[in-house]
Amino acid sequence: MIVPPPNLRIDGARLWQSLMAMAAIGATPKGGVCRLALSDEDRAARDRFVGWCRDAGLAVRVDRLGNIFARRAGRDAALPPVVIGSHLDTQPTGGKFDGAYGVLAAFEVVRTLDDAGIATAAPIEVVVWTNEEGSRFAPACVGSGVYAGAFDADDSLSRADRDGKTLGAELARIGYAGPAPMGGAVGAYVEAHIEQGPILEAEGKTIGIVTGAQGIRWYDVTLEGQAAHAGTTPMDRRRDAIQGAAMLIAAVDAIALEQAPSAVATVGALSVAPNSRNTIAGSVTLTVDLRHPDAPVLAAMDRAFRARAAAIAKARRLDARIVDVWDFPPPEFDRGCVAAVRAAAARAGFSHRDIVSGAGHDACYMARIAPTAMVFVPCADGISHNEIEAATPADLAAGCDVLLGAVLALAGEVRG
Ligand code: HGY
Ligand code: MN
Ligand code: MN
Repeated sequence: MIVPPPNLRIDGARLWQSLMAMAAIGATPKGGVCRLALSDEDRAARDRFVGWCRDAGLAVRVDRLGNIFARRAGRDAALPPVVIGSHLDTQPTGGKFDGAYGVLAAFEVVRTLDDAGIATAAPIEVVVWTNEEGSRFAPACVGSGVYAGAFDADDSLSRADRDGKTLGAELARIGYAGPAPMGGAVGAYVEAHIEQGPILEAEGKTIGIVTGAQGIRWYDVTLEGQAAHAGTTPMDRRRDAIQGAAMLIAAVDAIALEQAPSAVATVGALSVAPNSRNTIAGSVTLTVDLRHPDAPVLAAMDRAFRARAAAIAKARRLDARIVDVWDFPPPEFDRGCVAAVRAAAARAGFSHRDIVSGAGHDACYMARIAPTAMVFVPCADGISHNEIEAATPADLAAGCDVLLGAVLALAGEVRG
């Protein structure tokens, strides 16, 4: 493992400027960003990134899932690339840094190497993964998941949003259904990301050395009762889907609290039919997101959820239909790759601590096919997936410096 020059630093002002320029695409009035996967805003962000990469002399290719790879040649083209990057799609009320930071920190690493005239043995590729958020098209991490062999490409391209538009059709519409072959050898994968939680900030640590992530289960639940008149239907004759949903929402919360402190559970979206104030709800569809770092505990939460949904449906004379949307086992990152990140943080003199990611990331799928690690930096109050998401230029630059150090160690710097 080659130790890079100690005084090499990225250009923090240039990184911040690129983040603000990217955040202008899909900017919301409250200071956040809305760039749903494969929307016009996502296309504009992709176009801006590709333009910057081409101006920097990188070779850009796009695969059939719309994943973008911008390649910086290494001395030995036969070596598998060190891949760095993240995603540009956001939540509907997302922030400036979730995803975009990982992409633009990776791009800043490449620009710093160019400025310093440093060659690496292995090529470096900056990647933008398609549909990491899973907000418009479920599940999440589709581009990296297909790349890593976790999802089937055709099935993923057929996934539809709430309006029935498919991922494949939207990729074609925005011009990012690329010809490049899917997959390919990767020497190592490192992703920089904001923590999206409160730990680093609370402990005053600048860098999180991510050793893995928690497991995730996503479900769509539909409760079918009977629409009826709000005024004429006696309480004991009702099959009220909203009452069942209310009980299930409370049960999902209880399942997480029973597995405190690590478990989390969320009902994030709810749709009611016919959604009229004086008609008893005939049908409710809701999303459920269960998470835990330990697979056996997550499996127990899954069982508890299914049992309570069945009991509630019986008690309220409803039909319950559970669709499994995503089953994401907790990944552990490669110790050697994690050690490269930890050594880079120590060399740069940043305070740091090991951390398990509460969020899912593209790195979690890349860990299946290549040595993988992540670099976390704090975000204000641990808030993310919210327009007020914030991070300091100093922390963002520090994370980018650590990414630079890890990349040089993993890609093998070539002196002279
Ligand atoms: O849901 C997640 O953890 C990620 O933000 N897609
Ligand atoms: Mn993200
Ligand atoms: Mn996110």
